[in-house]
Amino acid sequence: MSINRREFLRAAGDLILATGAGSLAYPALAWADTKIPVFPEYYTYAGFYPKINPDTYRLETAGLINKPQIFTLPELYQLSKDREIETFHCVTGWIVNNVHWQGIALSHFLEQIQPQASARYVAFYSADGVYVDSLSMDQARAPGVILATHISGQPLLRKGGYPLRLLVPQMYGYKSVKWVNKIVLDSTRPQGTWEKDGYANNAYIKKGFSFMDLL
Ligand SMILES: Nc1nc2c(c(=O)[nH]1)N[C@H]1C(S)=C(S)[C@@H](COP(=O)(O)O)O[C@H]1N2
Ligand SMILES: [Mo]
Repeated sequence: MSINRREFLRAAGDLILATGAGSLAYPALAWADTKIPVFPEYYTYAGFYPKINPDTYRLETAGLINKPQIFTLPELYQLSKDREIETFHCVTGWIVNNVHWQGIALSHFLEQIQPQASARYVAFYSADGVYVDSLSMDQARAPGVILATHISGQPLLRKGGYPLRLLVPQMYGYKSVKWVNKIVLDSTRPQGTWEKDGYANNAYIKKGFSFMDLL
């Protein structure tokens, strides 16, 4: 996706939010696709799909930041005005083309909580109590990386990470933590759930990868 298209989508999001569309009642940007694509798998490393109550849900921020804050879901929806149209790649081989995401650019979110100079990694914890992954500061600020609240103009599906999931379009899906409820900045990183099994921290998608490459 070109920067121009991203800037256009963000400007359009601003316009729609100015009309009040960012409230909890009607948070979706009106011009998104309306049909949620079916993903081949809805992973749950923890063995269950957390059922999160939107009224009591909180996103906590902690660690090496100047403005630690706790966000409610309406507060996150007010910030949710970035759109990404991206193909989703699981490292096991399946992809979903052109998924329409809406969320908060992680670079903008980081501006809100103000990382300290000593922060080197951003870790994302899941409400499932098990799953975790992380990005370097540069990776976290890269264009396209968002905290997604919506897919196809609707809140995320429960099994798809409702109400908040990370989306790192440059990397394999295991970096895109679902049910995010805590973001921690630190000088070191926790070992990620997949990285424990030998998968890369820097999980950039290999263009043209095929299973033939493994033979
Ligand atoms: N909390 C949590 N996040 C997760 C996972 C998981 O098991 N638990 N699986 C990851 C993997 S390997 C992939 S490919 C994507 C899959 O997204 P989906 O379950 O919405 O299809 O979620 C990622 N985020
Ligand atoms: Mo995956």
